[in-house]
Amino acid sequence: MTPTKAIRVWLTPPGPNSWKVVNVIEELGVPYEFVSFKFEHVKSPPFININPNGRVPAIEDPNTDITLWETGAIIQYLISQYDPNKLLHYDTLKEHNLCIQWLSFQISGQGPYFGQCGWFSVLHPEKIPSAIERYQNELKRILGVLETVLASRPADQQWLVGDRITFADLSFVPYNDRVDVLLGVPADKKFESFPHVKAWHEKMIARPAWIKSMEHRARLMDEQGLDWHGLPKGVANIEEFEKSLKQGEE
Ligand SMILES: N[C@@H](CCC(=O)N[C@@H](CS)C(=O)NCC(=O)O)C(=O)O
Repeated sequence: MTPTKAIRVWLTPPGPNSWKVVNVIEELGVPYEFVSFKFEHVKSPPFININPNGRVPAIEDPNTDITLWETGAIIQYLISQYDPNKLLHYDTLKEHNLCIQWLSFQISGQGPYFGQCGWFSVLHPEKIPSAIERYQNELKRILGVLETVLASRPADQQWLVGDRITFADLSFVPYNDRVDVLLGVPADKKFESFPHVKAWHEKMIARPAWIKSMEHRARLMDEQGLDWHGLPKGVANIEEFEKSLKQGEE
């Protein structure tokens, strides 16, 4: 189907999950628009009426009257509806199911563990070494799984499935892009023990779709006066942020 009306993407600009969806939409060349709102409103109307779970992203597609949340479901919908030329998927039995397997690993493995790593390493006001260590180790374990698989592919086919890029590869980009922050290492050291992951990631972030997605992110972050970690400029952690919100209510 060729979409004629813009898909509405509800998001709060900082977090990685929304950019997983925006990147796929950009790759597919589907028209879309942002409904960008503040993270502190994620569990309130109007967004809670779109996603009762109060997590971004969600999409509303006026071409089909479908509202969806959960990135795994959204990506599979976009692919089934708007990738007729198989730019980002295979329809063969084996490759199709392997793509779903990797997407499932992303949403159940990489996403939650990297997310918790970000919480305990960056945002949580109290630094708990055992929690930071657990999630940083889990992050490295997951990178290790990707590394082993990519290293086993022929040199000119280093994608998760088949011999070209799919939505499965793309789904890993936003969280992998933050590994330096999550591990607290310089940007050029983030994939130090994972050379195949590094090469794979660098190929994907050089694509026009990701560059454009990140330009949109920078603009939407700026609109809300947010710093790189997603908190307002000048606010170091969640404790300070909550304090500033309370002061605003007084
Ligand atoms: N499993 C969800 C995760 C979505 C998610 O956790 N989004 C974050 C932003 S990156 C969020 O909305 N968090 C709100 C909260 O923690 O209350 C998906 O894949 O869509």
